[in-house]
Amino acid sequence: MKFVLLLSLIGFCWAQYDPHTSDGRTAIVHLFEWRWVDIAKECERYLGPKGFGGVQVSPPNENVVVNNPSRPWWERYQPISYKICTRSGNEDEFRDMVTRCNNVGVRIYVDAVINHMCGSGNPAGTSSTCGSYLNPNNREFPAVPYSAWDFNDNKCNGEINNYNDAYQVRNCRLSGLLDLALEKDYVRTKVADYMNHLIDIGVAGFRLDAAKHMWPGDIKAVLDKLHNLNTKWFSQGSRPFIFQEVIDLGGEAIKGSEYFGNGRVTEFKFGAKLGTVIRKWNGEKMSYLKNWGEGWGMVPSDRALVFVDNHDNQRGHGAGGSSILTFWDARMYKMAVGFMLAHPYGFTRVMSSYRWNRNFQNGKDQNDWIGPPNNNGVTKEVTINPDTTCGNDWVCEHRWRQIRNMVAFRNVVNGQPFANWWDNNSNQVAFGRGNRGFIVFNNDDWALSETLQTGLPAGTYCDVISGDKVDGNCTGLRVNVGSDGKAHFSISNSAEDPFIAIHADSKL
Ligand code: AAO
Repeated sequence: MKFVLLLSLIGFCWAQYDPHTSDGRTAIVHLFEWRWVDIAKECERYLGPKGFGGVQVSPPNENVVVNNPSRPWWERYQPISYKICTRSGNEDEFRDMVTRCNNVGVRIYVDAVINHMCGSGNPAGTSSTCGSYLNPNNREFPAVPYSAWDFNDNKCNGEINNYNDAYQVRNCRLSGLLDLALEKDYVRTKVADYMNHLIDIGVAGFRLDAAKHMWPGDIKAVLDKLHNLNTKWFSQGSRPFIFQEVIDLGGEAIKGSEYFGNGRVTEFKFGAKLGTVIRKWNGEKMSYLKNWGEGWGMVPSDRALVFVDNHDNQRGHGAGGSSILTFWDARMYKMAVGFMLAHPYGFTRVMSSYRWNRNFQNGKDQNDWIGPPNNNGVTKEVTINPDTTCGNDWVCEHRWRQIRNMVAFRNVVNGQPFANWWDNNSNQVAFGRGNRGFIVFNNDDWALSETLQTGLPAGTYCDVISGDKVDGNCTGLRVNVGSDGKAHFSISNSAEDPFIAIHADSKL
């Protein structure tokens, strides 16, 4: 009896940190700005079969329609109502996506914008994705409904301009966005109703947008109102997975740790620092990655949601700065994502982007606002080319062989300890995960040629970076592991991808 009680207590306490992925799947992908119909297909044709655990989707609720500039991606961070009705699709399409993805073992995580409604400067009218009326000047959003006393104007009706003042950060406006009074039970209930609607449809959890701008206690009060996950796909009593967008690079009033009670937090140091190391800026070297994770001042692994880049910092918004690696720097980006997926730290999210015309002036991209590929504002389909890449300007980093195969690597080594670290005191490093996987990087300006202890059983393994294991053969490099667990690795510094990865399932 005592034991059962203890178990259920642990279950209860840990639940919101658990992504509830199926079959030990270990990584999710952010399909930024994709339509629900395309995500449903992608779950069935690709993500399910390739072992992806879930998808972070763009905000599904009604948002303001911004025409100047023309339909920027960021209009979706300006809610008008909680109707499921956006450029990504309507509620029927959303339900169909959630059902079809769950049925192939792929979870859906919703980007929940609950800190605010739209910007105060938007004109009154019906310029919204479902035609709901808005009057920002009067704080009227009748489709919720919210009115003037549901906002924080009595506490602060100006901008956040000092991030060293926690009161400002949480009560004033982020970029002019009307700040909801989340201390009011009415507002908490409206927000929880929206999230419960999604939970009942079958989503597995939420990214809480701008969590730093909400008091941790207010978030907790909302979370306490949430239903358990839908028992059609999740075990009885499962709590929604929560990861909070808290940007904490140090040196500000608000710390990520203040939010641990609610769920995980986004660890922005991860991408900022990993980018600096792979770029070899500030004297950083890959050999310093030996104690990556908590040793680098990051939050505890079981509280971290990690990523190399996100939809903000891949285009200069948010935080992280110019060290952030993205698909635009493909060679270094693949190494960074490979390192992230091989390393045991944190719960991992892969970014999947669209291409836009960058236009740098004085170091700033003037086109950082451009929305998804579209015809007159209608988001384009994600088409699939014969070589399995995507068309219509969808980048689909998650389909790049090196990234897709490292997602599989992470699943194969799940639960295995970080092991057999080797480095050359510079930018050649290697490490394994127990006896299930091993990875070697050469980010130096000279060749790597080393015999290393892999920890793996003897045999011939296919390198999953240069190719795949297909029908009992390797389409890329082969690695021979001897009975002593050692293998010889050669990686030219001019290799297309200067890293090699092998794992239990890539053995011939
Ligand atoms: C748009 C227009 C605005 C207009 C507004 C209202 O661009 O001109 O006023 O509409 O009409 C997104 C876009 C915004 C857009 C907004 C609404 O990024 O441009 O505004 O939609 O359409 C802060 C927040 C963080 C936020 C991030 C962008 O803390 O929560 O800004 N991210 C989320 C979403 C994001 C979205 C929103 C929130 C709003 O992911 O897509 O905005 O829903 C410091 C602070 C950070 C702060 C940054 C940027 O960071 O620490 O907390 O992020 O500043 O303000 C170094 C420092 C680092 C610092 C950084 C930048 O790296 O170490 O700490 O420099 O100074």
